[in-house]
Amino acid sequence: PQPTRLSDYRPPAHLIETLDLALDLRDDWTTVRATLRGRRNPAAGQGAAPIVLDGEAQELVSVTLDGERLGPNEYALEADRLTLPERDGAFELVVESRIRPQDNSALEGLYLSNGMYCTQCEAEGFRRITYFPDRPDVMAVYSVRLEADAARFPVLLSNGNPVEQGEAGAGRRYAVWHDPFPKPSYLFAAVAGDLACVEDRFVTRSGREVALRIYVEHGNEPRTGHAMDSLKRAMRWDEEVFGLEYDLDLFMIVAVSHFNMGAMENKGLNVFNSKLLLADAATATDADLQRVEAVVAHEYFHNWTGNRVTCRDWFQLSLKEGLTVFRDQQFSADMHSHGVKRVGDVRLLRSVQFAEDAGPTAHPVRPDSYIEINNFYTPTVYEKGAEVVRMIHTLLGPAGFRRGMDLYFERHDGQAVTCEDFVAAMEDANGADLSSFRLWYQQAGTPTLEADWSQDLSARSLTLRLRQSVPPTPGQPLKRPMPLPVRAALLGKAGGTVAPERVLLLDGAEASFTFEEVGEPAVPSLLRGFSAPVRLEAAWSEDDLAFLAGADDDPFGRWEALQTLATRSLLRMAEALRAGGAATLDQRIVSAFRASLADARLEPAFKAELLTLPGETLLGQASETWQVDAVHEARELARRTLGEALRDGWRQAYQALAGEEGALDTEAMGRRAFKNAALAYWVAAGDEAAVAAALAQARPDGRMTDVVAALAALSDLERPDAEAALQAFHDRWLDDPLVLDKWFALKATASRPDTLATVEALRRHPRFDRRNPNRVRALIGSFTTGNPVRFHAADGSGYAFLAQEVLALDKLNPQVAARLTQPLVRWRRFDEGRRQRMLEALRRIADEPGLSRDVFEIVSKGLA
Ligand code: B3K
Ligand code: ZN
Repeated sequence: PQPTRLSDYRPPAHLIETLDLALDLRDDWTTVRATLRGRRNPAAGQGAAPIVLDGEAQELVSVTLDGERLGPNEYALEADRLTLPERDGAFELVVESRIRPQDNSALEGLYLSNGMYCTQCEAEGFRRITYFPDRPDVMAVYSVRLEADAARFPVLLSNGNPVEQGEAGAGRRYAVWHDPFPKPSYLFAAVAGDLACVEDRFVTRSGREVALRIYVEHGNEPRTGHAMDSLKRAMRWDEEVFGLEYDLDLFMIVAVSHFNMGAMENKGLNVFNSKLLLADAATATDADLQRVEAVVAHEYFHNWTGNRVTCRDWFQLSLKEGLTVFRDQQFSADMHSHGVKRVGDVRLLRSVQFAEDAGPTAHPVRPDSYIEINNFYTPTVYEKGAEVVRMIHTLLGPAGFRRGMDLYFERHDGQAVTCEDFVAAMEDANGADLSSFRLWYQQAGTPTLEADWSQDLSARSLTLRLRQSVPPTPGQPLKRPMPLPVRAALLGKAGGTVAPERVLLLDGAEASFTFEEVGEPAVPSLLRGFSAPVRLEAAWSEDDLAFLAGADDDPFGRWEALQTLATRSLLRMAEALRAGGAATLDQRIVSAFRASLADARLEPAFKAELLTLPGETLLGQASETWQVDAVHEARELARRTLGEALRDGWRQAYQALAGEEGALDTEAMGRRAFKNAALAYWVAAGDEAAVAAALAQARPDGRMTDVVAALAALSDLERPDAEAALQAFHDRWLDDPLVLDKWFALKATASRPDTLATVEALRRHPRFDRRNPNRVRALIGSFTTGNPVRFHAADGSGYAFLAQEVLALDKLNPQVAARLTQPLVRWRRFDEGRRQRMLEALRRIADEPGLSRDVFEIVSKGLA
């Protein structure tokens, strides 16, 4: 397969103004009749040019151009395109084709999910439904007619507004929809099924009434309330913060059980993975509820950042994704807690995006080339893209950022544009110069920022020196320094702030900054709020870190100090264990934990974050070679040490909160997070009373957050009562797919030695189904990404297992198979033995005949 390159971008030869699409859904075939009205694109050149349409996985029935039916020698049909005669001016084209959604296990284009028809078109799924210029810079006004069996598919939906519906004879029904907003094909959606509808309303600030409808399988209606409330909060927030109102009279969301990712922002008709929509206290954890809220908001926010202003080409993906992630992060922070949200976002960024940026699939926020675009819906495009937008926000301030957004919409509403257009709007609205800032879109790799300082008490000054370097990444051996906004403040060792927060801009390889009027010994608090996505290596002593862990007034900084201290200690412990010696946890960490545990001023949710040790994956990344077993042992030992040293504190914290009636507000969620963190440490201390408390909390009809937390604390214990608790959970929720996925994930992430055997056996569980991505992610994905010590078993058994699964899945669903492959490409992080075994697994996949482009691209990068 050949890569597509950004430098090869050309405007489309023809534009399509309207598309009338008729889908006749029948059991044997679905017939698609598309009427395209278009014209030559003046921006693409002079004179006539052939009309070229994308199309795959369908059977062409007929082509009629300007009223003439074309014979087979008047067009050229290839596996992925249809080339028609030349046209200079306007034309009308009717293409009829047929497809088989019932055979579509790739879940791209039109497919069946639990008996309902649904679509997923982003990025290039529309070409699996009909022949069309399937690229985001071709925007058309759509009219859609759906027809299907009336009894089995009473609900027929598409984008925009309903126009008419009725009987189509022979027990069939039809519905016609019209979307007045020109849109790219990737935002098309259609749904047909027997669905329940939950309805609500929202009045926009200009007084327009919008009907809100959530469609779900019958029986799931009670689980839609949280999503509906989240939607209304998101609509209000976007009006208040960005002045953006919803633009149609109807907003619909449909939940489907088979979905390749989280959700999709189709115009007026979002389609959601049911996992990210259906949520109530009995079946979803607090983390699930917050995720649902964030994703509902994210997809809603796309209506402006993505749909009204869309991407010119797929290299610009972060234009909509990075910006929309930033918007949903701000929304969630406003709804809950800024500090806790930032910590969670940074944790995610580091564990997945930094890892990607340091490996063979590293790519810039705006990639230069791809083989399969679906492989580029990555943490780099999303999360690092959001960090890039956040840095602009930091540099321009909230008001300046808002001015930039206003200008962006003023200039580009209704257009398909580039990341450059976004940055230019930010610059022009503020008279700012962001020329060097553009490097953030072009250069891959996580910069390292070094910081040291010297204080001159007699001169009452402190000088901070900052230096950066950007590591080489595939295809980019040499890098230029990038502008780094560094939020910094000075804290007095005796307490209080000595120099208030400033944003220092490091706009070259190195620079010094002097703080004046610093009359007392101070410690710098640096990169507050994680103001740039870098690896910070600051000259803090461990005493400085212990000080910051107790005193930094920046919540992120406080959390970060304790994480850094813990990382250093845990890596020392791992090294000692590897060398066959004894290891002990630094006393400073025990003291910092004791102080945080007792600190009544801290919000409980933040306390839960503070008291969580860095995960094994992060620890592995923090060292040259990830010593899998030693890191696992060290972290377990540290948890035990903390459990025992603060045993009474954990018990009291747990017992004080255990009886609380659970509400769904932020504070109650925070108290549960703290309570369950305490429970985990108390269990780690090995107390029989703690195990008894966990067993009681694990009873399957409790609140899901508590049940899952208790089961997670128990799942590693090889004892019959713990195993029985998991089994009881399984039996209680066997018929509830979303909850059963939690059980699969709990089984797959247990660190007990027999987990791989368990996972292998669970593939034969009657409810394991490779055609359902949620199930595959719950069992296989949780094991490979959430259980490092078992997946990275030294004998390579985990790798061989994954290779087998990737190959089996690739035949059904290449997109999900490619994602699953990812952990194997990071082989350079490991010791020689593991490297060889990971490479063997990659080669085994690469050798398979008929590999999808998706998996091919990932393994070939992994082997390069
Ligand atoms: N835009 C979709 C993702 C589409 C993924 C295509 N493989 C969801 C989102 O980011 O909002
Ligand atoms: Zn998105």
